[in-house]
Amino acid sequence: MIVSFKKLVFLPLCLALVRGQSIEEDILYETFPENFHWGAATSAYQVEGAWDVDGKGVSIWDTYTHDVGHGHVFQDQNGDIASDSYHKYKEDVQLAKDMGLTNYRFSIAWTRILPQGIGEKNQAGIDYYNNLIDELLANGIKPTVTLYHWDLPQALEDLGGWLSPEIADWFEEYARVCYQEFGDRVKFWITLNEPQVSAINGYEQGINAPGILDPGISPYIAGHHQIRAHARAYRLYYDEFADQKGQVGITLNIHHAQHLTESPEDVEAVERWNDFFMGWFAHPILVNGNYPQVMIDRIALRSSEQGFLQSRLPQFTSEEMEMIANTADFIGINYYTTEIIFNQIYNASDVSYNADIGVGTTKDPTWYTTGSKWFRVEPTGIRNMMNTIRRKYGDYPIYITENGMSDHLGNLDDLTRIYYYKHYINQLLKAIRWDGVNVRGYYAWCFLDNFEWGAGHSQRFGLHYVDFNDTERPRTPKASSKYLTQLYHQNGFVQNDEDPCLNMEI
Ligand code: PNW
Repeated sequence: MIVSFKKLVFLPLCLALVRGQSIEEDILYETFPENFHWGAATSAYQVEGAWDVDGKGVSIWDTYTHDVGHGHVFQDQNGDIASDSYHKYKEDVQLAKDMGLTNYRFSIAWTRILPQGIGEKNQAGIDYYNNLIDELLANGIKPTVTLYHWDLPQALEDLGGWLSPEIADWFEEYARVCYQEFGDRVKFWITLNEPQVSAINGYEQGINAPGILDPGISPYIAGHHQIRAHARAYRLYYDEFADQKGQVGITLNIHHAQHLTESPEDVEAVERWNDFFMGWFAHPILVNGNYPQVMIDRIALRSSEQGFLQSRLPQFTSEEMEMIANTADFIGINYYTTEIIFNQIYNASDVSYNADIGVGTTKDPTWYTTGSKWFRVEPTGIRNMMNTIRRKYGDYPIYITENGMSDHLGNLDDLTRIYYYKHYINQLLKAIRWDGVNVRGYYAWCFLDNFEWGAGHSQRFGLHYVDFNDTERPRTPKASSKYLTQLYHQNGFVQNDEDPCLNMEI
């Protein structure tokens, strides 16, 4: 990366100028629309544990975490037991009920249902999810189900995993089993969680399973086949399961981008960053079955300059484009933070995703930190981002399928987390009430302290504390869970004696 002298001088100056944007705004005291989803989210590998119990097959995260001594995960920790939700799901549902959740988001471990990824089904795994779904419904909570939250069957990884075109067939087969077994009760399906992170962390940087470090090449292939797989699962639902009358969408991750300066280069850099980050998946799926033009053009140009015989970005056939376009009933968004973006010139020989985008990113040092290096607290971004999504993709129903913050210790008096939720959710309310953005639901991440991927247990996102030193994995509600209980119950912000932040017992 080339950092110019100008950037070195101007960066701190401009950062000083954008300071102050994160100062909290006045709270809007108003409620959310009716029938809003008020939820909390988890994912299978992060909370279930029971990694080899009752016929479950091995996933790429089992393999990756058991490959110790390479620094894959903080202190070589793993999700073998995690929060033990496999055994404690009834207690979890009780806690969810105590919070008044309308919806609970969880993911299905592909390897519990189909231990080898395709072929023979595992009834014990199917029973587990039937029990969880029935327990939720018996307690008045609707299941919101993610088919894939990063735990690919190892047997399929051995056949090429997300780099193999055949994975669209494998994923369709898995989706069919899930619709068949659970679709009578599950009406809200998310095909993939954050394909951008799967591709970049798993294949560009090698910091998530399967740990492949192949910048600028494999991530685009993994992304390509995730898009094809998503579309196949969506089409399958409407071809064979439409009578179940549910909805199928996808969850994308995106950070709001502020331009560092008002220069046309930086303003354009923000647009490019959005197109490479969210547009990579949103444009094919929501617009026209193909990648954003800026991705197609830039990757093709850089590839040819680098001596590749064809673009590093794979191409869809025209049949595939037709199959992929318009394959989401809603957009799920996992939202955490804001980035400050500036135009950045990389060496022509740099084969990488960041060089293809051609931007640099930074954060305002005045934004409060969290337990995770990659994000800081900046509440106005969520409102801005909702507006960006509408501007780029129209009036799609949006669900915030994750939002939350981490700390290291898991204090029960987690006042910083309350601050985060209060201001982010209020900005979301402004996006709905003031800007008219079509947001239909909100899921806090995470329902429980859990296994935070490469950070292991060193970063806690939970609304409920989990003691990982106790084999029983006891749960204790944190103050933030009580705060959200009240906010969810009020369906928003009410300026009276019950204002959650004024009158809360901790
Ligand atoms: C999401 N980033 O991951 C995942 O969906 C969750 O499983 C995870 O626990 C949660 O966010 C908190 O990390 C992300 O670097 C991981 O931008 C990294 C990034 C974004 C999302």
